[in-house]
Amino acid sequence: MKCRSGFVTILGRPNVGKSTLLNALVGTKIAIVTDKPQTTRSAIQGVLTLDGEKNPFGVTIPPLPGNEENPEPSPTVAQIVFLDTPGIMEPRSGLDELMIEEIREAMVERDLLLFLVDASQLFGPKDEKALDWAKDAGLPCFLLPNKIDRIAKPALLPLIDEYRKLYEFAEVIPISALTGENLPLLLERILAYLPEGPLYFPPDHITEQPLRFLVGEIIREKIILETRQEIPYASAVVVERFEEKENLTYIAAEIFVERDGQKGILIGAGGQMLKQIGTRARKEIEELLGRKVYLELHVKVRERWREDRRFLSELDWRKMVGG
Ligand SMILES: Nc1nc2c(ncn2[C@@H]2O[C@H](COP(=O)(O)OP(=O)(O)OP(=O)(O)O)[C@@H](O)[C@H]2O)c(=O)[nH]1
Ligand SMILES: [Mg+2]
Repeated sequence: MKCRSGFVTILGRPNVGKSTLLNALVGTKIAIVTDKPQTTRSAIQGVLTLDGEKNPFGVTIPPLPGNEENPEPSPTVAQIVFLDTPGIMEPRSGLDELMIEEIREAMVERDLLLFLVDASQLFGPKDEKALDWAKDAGLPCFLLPNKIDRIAKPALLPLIDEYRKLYEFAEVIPISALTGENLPLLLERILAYLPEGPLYFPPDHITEQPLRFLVGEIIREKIILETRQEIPYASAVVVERFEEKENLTYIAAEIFVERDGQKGILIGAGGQMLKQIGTRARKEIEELLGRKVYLELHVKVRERWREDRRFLSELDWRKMVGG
């Protein structure tokens, strides 16, 4: 059975919709999404397998190149291993540097890059910097103007002409990761760039990130959504316990902040803020696990954790695999 498969990295400045796109393509929420920049801190893997039974976008897998006497039939199976990356920015902390390293690693041995910009905003210096990364990689690169649900249709063509001047993009495909507009076309074009290859993962595999990590991310998402100013950036979540009980899953997590004042804000008057974060996170974790959850959150101060390499390595999901 012939198969097209390969590795595709999603790049762009913060907040352009990279994680939203990953979730939409894979059909499951595996990456957290917020309206604040620098939400994603590590490379997030998401796998989409298309076969006779599963093809949510109803796309045709393009035939593999054959010779004239022996034309290859269309493969019936395809697998795309996507990597969502942190938004490209100037590093200001040890954590930022680690995020940059994550992006760098996510560019190695890839078949294709998806470079996202926000079509509803002007192409700015931050996009420029992100584009430099895409250029340096020397890989085929699609430009995806995202958030087209926010702009008037007649504005699109002149915009695409402008984007085309920036670089020799293999394709320019305007999309809305939020509404799903043009995603079937995008998928079909991605598949055309993937070589013949094996299934790298079983067909039902969605991500390598362990549940523990996903749970920590959901809690972090609620912190980012509920808090303001520096709190989203000064918070880290470590899931300490994850125990399957008879009727529920017991989860205990620590939220680390850098200063006492931040701890006070996160807990809130009468514990209201932490309670709100906990309730929102618990509801989503219950949906994810499909069972009742008891969620316990504690806030701890750990000064300058963003500069502490040892602590930062504890946040790495690769170290949690099997845990
Ligand atoms: N209107 C609209 N909003 C979108 C679209 N895609 C993403 N968004 C919104 O844009 C914001 C940022 O989305 P994310 O997916 O977190 O962006 P990101 O590029 O992963 O951001 P970082 O992880 O911070 O680099 C969220 O509020 C999304 O709901 C889109 O197609 N249309
Ligand atoms: Mg993201």
